[in-house]
Amino acid sequence: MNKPVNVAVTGAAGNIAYSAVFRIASGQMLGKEQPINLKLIDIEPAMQALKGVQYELEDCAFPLLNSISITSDLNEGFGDCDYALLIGAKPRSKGMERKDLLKDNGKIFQPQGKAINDNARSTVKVLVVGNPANTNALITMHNAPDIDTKQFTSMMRLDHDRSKAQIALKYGTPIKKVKKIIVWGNHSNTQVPDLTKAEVNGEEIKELMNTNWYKDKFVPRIQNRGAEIIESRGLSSAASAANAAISHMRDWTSGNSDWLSIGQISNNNPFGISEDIIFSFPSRCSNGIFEMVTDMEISKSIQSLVEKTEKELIEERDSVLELLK
Ligand code: NAX
Repeated sequence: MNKPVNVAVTGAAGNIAYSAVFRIASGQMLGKEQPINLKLIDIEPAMQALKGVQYELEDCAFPLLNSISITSDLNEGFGDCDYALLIGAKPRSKGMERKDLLKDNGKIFQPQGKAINDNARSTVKVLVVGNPANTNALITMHNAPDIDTKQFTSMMRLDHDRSKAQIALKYGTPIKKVKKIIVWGNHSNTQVPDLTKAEVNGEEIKELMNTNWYKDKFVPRIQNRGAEIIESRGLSSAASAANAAISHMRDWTSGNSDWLSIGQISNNNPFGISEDIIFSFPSRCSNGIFEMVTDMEISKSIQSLVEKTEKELIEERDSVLELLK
């Protein structure tokens, strides 16, 4: 058995966390040899509900769950943390503009970045799930200047896995036969799912990108899948989002032989994307780190879509400049 690691989860009384924390505690994120101290963070009014989550975690008697703490104090919650899943955010209320949501949520991620900087381990791996996830990750990163920028990521894994699943369904093939899916850009409806390098059963499928199916069905379906789920379920994605968060952290830590889509700092990218935004690039994970896939180019057929998602991220960043230090 390894020494316990500290896993902090914000928004821990919310829906996604309710699907995630039990799986983290059972070893599905960090493996069956890794004991865990769970540090559950939410705002003060949610403490009563969070206590209920704590009781249920206790009642599961997970052998790997070394301790559970609940708090609304960020310095305490992020103390010595090795992994931080920033899920908590404010949902968009009726009549609220995207830029207002950005400002309100940005104010959540500024103090969280500072608390991570001052209290987490220097090796902490940070995943931002709360929307708008990419720009929230940028705010967190800017407010944690002592921590390597490569340790801040935003969650694009749900978009990636949604794309993979739709291709597997189209070909009637098992998921594991679908490889090298890419989703570029922002976790929003400007994201660009790309099949330029994708393979099914070891064969390239890039010719699909010239079809109406790709333009009129696949891309809009992936871009709007969150809305499709709300429409059908009456609630936003929770279990699939939790699954994506766990897969993201698991693969970052333990590796994955396939390509993955990871929201990461755009600095020094070879694709001509502007610097200082958190942008999703194709990536490989091994030995506890991820690296951008650089031996490829953005296909001309999607260049204008990629520019659109880039522009959106630049505008998001520029609307919260006061939160970036
Ligand atoms: P819920 O509204 O169920 O839960 C949010 C929780 O966050 C609540 O318990 C709330 O008290 C807490 N919270 C609010 N402010 C906080 C703060 N300052 N510190 C700590 N906790 C705080 O939302 P849920 O369905 O769990 O979704 C959480 C976030 O994930 C939302 O922003 C949502 O838009 C986003 N999503 C991101 C996805 C992605 O792929 N990146 C996909 C799924 C999801 O839409």
